[in-house]
Amino acid sequence: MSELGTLEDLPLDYREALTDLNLLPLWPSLRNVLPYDIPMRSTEATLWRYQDLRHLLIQAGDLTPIEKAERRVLVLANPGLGLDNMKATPTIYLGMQLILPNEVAPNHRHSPSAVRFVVEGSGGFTTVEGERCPMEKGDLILTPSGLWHEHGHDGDGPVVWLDALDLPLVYSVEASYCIEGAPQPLSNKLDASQTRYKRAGLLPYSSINQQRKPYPLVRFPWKDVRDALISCEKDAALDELVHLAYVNPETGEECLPILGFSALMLRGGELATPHRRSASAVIHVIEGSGQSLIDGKTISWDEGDTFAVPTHANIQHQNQSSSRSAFLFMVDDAPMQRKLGFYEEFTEKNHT
Ligand code: 1HN
Repeated sequence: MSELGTLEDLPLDYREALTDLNLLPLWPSLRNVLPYDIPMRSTEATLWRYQDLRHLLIQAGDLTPIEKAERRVLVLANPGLGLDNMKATPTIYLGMQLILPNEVAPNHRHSPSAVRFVVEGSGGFTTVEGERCPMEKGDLILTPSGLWHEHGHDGDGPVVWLDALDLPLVYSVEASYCIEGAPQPLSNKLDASQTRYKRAGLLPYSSINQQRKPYPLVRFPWKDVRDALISCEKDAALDELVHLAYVNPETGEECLPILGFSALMLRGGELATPHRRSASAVIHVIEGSGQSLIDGKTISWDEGDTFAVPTHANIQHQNQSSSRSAFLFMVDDAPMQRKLGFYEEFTEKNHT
């Protein structure tokens, strides 16, 4: 591997002639954009503790009325990517959103896709294209690109959820924008997770031939996902990850084009070593406590905490309890990477 020439190797008048014409020599910067063996990564394995941020979010409820916020959110920003840039990883935006009883976060739709993962409280709901989705702890609700959505709360006490959006990617291609809308009509119908898509392996007959909606199922109740994980565990080898992907029930494909969603169960005492992979991710702790080792950094997590995993990182997750299972929710950008053709999983563990 030969040393590449530097900018300083070039005569000043030559460099100025290039600059005047908006030109740049590649070779002095080639290794920055194309390093050997592992990408250049600025993303830090950052932990956001729920215990630390919760009181600040609740305080925002006193400081800022919903009308002054539209969405009352504290953004979980990765310091390695610049705090103002609203990135948890290069592709994933994360925020903790608070809604109080009788508040409304008004109807809109936008080009980035979003999901909500409920962290605390009861009685919140999101209406997606007229479908009223109850928000109970651990429920996942999709608001795909371009679909109308608004939030409300007709219960008691604060409701908090984690928002994950593909905003950094959509923004970076200068395609992020939003349209305001009138409130959606109130609906007392059940969402599709309780009706047409109640059970895996059963679909509305009409959908086999025709009438496929791109997003047939926008709510995944946690009680069903948790039951499914516990059922999978009964049959899993000891060294097998108990890991379920949220998918579109009509196509079996990932729910959204850019971000992917999955739930992981760590059995009592389990030390899980997932393959190193090219996707970046964020992990939210639904239940339990433990430690994750991410590229040599130990993250100690508890219920409600959220942490960022850089691309190509070496990872291990340890359930702290020897008897109780822990449950993790993961968002990653593997769907985007697969579509673009550069997704990789590495079976050998370590990079240096
Ligand atoms: C958004 O639409 C919501 O609908 C939350 O609740 C957070 C962050 C950036 C852009 C759009 C919501 C958002 C957002």
